[in-house]
Amino acid sequence: FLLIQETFLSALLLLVASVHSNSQFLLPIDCDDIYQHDNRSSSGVYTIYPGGPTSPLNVYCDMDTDGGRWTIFQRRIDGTESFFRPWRHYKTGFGNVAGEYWLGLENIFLLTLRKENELRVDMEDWDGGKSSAQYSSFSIDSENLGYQLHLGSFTGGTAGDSLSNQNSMKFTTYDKDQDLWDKNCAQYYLGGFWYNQCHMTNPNGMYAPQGAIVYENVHVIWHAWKGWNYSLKTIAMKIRSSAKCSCTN
Ligand SMILES: [Ca+2]
Repeated sequence: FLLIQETFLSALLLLVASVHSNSQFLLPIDCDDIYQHDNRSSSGVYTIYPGGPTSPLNVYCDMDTDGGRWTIFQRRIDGTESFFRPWRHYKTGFGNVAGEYWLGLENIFLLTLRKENELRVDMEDWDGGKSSAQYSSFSIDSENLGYQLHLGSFTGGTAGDSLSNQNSMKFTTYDKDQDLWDKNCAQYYLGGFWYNQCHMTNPNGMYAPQGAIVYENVHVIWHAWKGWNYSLKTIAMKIRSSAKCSCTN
């Protein structure tokens, strides 16, 4: 009996040790980790662990654009998903990571807590045109600080800078007003975002097929590229570690 117990105990210890080593060395925090582990990884859906080994999170990794390693936290491509949602949805995330989704403010907070990141926003118009905007750094605060946005300087991209105006803003949804307008920006511009009073870009606004505008300023707008009266066909917001890739090719 004693022997069986000892065998069981050592097996248990082995299991604990292996789980422990997995969490420390193998589980990826983000798409950067996945690419560093295998630089032949292609773009697609992967599981990451920004909240630790017991909190797996599916995400779409962009392994192609400008060297890859991008963790996408926001993506619009076809209007299948509603982005006019309450605080609790924006907090935890929603949508389908193979299509349109928001990764969740809590997950974005954890991702930017773990590493220093840069931001890239990629977008497309309805005539096959592509454009982007890049920022030197990106992080957000915790929920009790309103998930406040901390954006570095605009570092390039033909779309121009439409996000700096919303730097240092807290996050606002139609049921939680933390913007600087006397009304609620999310309610009026039909999204959830880091609104000022209110926006120069509205990535989570109303999706408009063919870019058709129904009401002013409520659509998927990036003002510096297309102005107020144009709703983008696609937009994706993505982050990656500012540290250079140490992967060998
Ligand atoms: Ca307000």
